[in-house]
Amino acid sequence: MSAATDALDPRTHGRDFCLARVRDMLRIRRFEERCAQLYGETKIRGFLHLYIGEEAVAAGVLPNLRPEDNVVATYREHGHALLRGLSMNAIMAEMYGKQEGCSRGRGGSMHLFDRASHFYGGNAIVGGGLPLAVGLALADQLGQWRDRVTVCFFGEGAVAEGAFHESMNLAALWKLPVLFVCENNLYAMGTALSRSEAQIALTVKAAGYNMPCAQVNGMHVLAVHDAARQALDQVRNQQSPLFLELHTYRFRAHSMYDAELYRDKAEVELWKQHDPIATFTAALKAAGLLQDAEVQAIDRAAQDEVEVAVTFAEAGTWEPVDQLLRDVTTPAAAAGSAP
Ligand SMILES: Cc1ncc(C[n+]2csc(CCOP(=O)(O)OP(=O)(O)O)c2C)c(N)n1
Ligand SMILES: [Mg+2]
Repeated sequence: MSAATDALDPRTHGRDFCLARVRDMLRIRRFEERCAQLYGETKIRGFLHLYIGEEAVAAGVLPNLRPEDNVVATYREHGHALLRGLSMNAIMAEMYGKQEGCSRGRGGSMHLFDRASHFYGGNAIVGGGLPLAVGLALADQLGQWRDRVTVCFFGEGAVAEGAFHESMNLAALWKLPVLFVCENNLYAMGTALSRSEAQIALTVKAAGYNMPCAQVNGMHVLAVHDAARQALDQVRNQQSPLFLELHTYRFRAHSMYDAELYRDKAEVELWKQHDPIATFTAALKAAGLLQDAEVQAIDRAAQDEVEVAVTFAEAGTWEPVDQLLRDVTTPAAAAGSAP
């Protein structure tokens, strides 16, 4: 983490802006803490990957976007969906698998989707979002949507995939307006980058595709915000891609069950000292921009919103069994005969 980004003064961003970022990060944190609880109660089932510790990335990048911009994310995408404007009710109902969910209960945690807000997932396949982002940007280029950009979030584990390299190459070759946001949290499940990659400098990989690149402290919401704003201006104005590497850390297990034998507890504790919410609220208080009572009020509002979402999801409905084959294409149906 560079000293330059840590020196960012919140007063230059204004109190309202800073409070909004605290709110963004707390909404994600409280939502996910409650999801972890609900998972233990088997209300939420299947996979559940928490973003806790990484909130400054989504909270720094997404407020820079326009409503018409496209967003593509990974299976660790609850925070991105929330800050893109999907309602917490629809997200929680999706976590439960209820029809009222944003993907009608058919996607679950890893496949949140909402066309109206140009939120194109949620993708369970490592690296799977990158070609999708390139395709969206290509469609915009062909359709003359000159002002729209596509932001693609992915983990550093994706650089091991061929899809990463093909996507980076085509985006650079065809000058597509894609902001590639690599959430480098040091591990791909239990594998550190240095155990799987001959070249661990991700900037070198971007340079290999003739693509500009910047590295940012992903635990500092203002550093992320400012870097993303500059990057997005460049992508939009020059109609060409850019690679942003954000250094971040997940505080929890990879998914819900993970013995975490691949990292020391001391390392986790060290990173927790850079908790993006605690450090930012402390900086705001030190700058005289925030009182304890205000953080508590923001926090309470976030927790209330979560409880409303839980009630909504609980009251939701299951899709009738006789509807389960709707939208499912069988080989027979594809060949033109009834299944
Ligand atoms: C193509 C593919 N290979 C393997 C997996 C299994 N898998 C799920 S998550 C994961 C690690 C990805 O790590 P990273 O991209 O760094 O994202 P993070 O989980 O750290 O956010 C792997 C290998 C998968 N989902 N897709
Ligand atoms: Mg990772």
